[in-house]
Amino acid sequence: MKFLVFKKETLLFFVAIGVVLFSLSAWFMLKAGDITVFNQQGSKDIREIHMVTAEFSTKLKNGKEMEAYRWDPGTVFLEKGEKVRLFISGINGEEHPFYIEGTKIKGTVKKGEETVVPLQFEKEGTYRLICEVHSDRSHNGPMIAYIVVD
Ligand SMILES: [Cu+2]
Repeated sequence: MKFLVFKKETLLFFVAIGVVLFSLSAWFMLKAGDITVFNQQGSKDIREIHMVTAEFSTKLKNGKEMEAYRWDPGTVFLEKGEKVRLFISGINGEEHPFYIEGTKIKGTVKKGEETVVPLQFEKEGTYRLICEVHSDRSHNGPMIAYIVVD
């Protein structure tokens, strides 16, 4: 009789351990699932790159003024297929209408405003982000940024 009671208690003990282990593993699995979902929905998948429009200007001894507009940074690096949001803030210069060579992407960066350009390149290469009004030295440029994809 005493032996049977002991056996019952032992059984209950193992059942209790089992319940605790099951609960713990279920909790860990649910928690892991939550983290995965969070990563997929978060902004982690789309990298942000921030750029500004900048201006160099100087006054020569003869009183002549010179200036040059730039995208800053002038070179950005992307992985092939990577999703990126390019934020361009208009700091110097009233307006910079631009296009990205070899793509249909175009837009305008205005002073005091932020232009968001979604980027994703399936082909490796160097793509030039060109300002149409400051495209070369004779137009106060070259205002060209290089998007390097590999
Ligand atoms: Cu420009």
